[in-house]
Amino acid sequence: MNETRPKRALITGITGQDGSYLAELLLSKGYEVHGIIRRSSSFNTARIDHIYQDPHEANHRLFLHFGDLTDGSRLVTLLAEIQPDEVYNLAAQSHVRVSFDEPEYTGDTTGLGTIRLLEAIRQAGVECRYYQASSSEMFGATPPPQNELTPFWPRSPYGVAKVYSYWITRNYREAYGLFACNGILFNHESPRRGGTFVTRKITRAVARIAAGQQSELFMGNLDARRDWGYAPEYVEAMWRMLQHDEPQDFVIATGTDYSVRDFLELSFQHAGLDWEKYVRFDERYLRPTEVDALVGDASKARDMLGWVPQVLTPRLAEIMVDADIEALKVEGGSYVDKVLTR
Ligand code: NDP
Ligand code: GDR
Repeated sequence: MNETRPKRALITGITGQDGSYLAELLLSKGYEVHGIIRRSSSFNTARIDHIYQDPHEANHRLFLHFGDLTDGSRLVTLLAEIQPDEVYNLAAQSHVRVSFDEPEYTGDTTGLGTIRLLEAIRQAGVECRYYQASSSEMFGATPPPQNELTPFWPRSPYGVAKVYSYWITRNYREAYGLFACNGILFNHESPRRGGTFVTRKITRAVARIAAGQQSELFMGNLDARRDWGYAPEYVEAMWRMLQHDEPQDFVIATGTDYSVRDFLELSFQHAGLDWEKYVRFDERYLRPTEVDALVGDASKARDMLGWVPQVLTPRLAEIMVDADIEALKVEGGSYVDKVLTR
């Protein structure tokens, strides 16, 4: 790295939940941050608008570039142009249920997108450290607790695509000596979580029901158990992985598990409501193959990175419910619809 300039990071998926928190973290550490965004007919940058800087201003450190993980030649051009010190690959079709509807597209983005990016790094001759957003969904049907040595048994096109990305990342580490890490992250949530993931779907509904704007909430399998942590803490772990002496793979999780039913109860209770009065079943939210239980053992990250989660699921539910109630008050609902859920 050139010592006279700030460290330079490239983030794919910067407009998503994690990308937005990671961009904030890296900017706060003095990095120059480059993000790849997709061209869309309507704006898709709501999560990063608050940190966007006018490119005409002197000393701005956030740069956005149009690109797509399905467009390999564009990735080569961007890598050659940007010459990042660190690359965080967070872009993906990240919804498990949707991956059953769009398996081929999910494979193309969430799986092959990774090899396109790794090849772009190699072809552009960039010397950088690489972070791959791997997932607890790779463990799928293998019973908990899951750690770095647990065998994979993915249960969705999404999970299978992430297994491909995990192994191709390891292969580039072994074959070409790339400093490449897999962060195997368990579910992590926040007020910026997309509105169709289960936690946010629940906390938005709680806010609307409390405000008298909604009377029913349709849900799928309430028995699934997940290890839900707080997204801002998880992006800190990503950064720590790339600062470590050696490239390694790490599980990031809280080590606790709750069912979807528990999350419903925690969220509704926080607003003084009884969830059973409002929740109805709809089979469209079931998956052809479900992942019953994910509970991570993150002792390696604790011992080697000093990473310890502070916010556990009950507090997370409160944070998210409070944020959704506040958002409804501030903007009468349009803020929730147009900004936070995107
Ligand atoms: P989001 O769904 O919130 O964000 C996904 C991001 O990827 C968005 O910025 C999206 O852009 C972008 N994207 C999607 N397809 C493409 C494409 N073809 N080319 C370029 N960009 C694309 O995900 P999260 O922030 O929650 O997760 C970040 C990563 O971590 C994902 O890879 C996810 O699979 C993985 N992961 C997430 C976990 C979680 O609990 N959140 C746990 C473990 C892994 P746009 O805004 O335009 O749609
Ligand atoms: P997940 O998250 O599949 O774990 O993937 P999601 O919140 O979608 O589902 C969690 C569990 O809740 C059950 N569920 C419902 N899910 C949704 N979305 N909507 C419902 O109405 C509903 N009812 C019950 C699901 O069946 C499931 O068991 C997330 C994503 O962020 C991935 O990208 C990431 O890799 C993993 O977490 C770790």
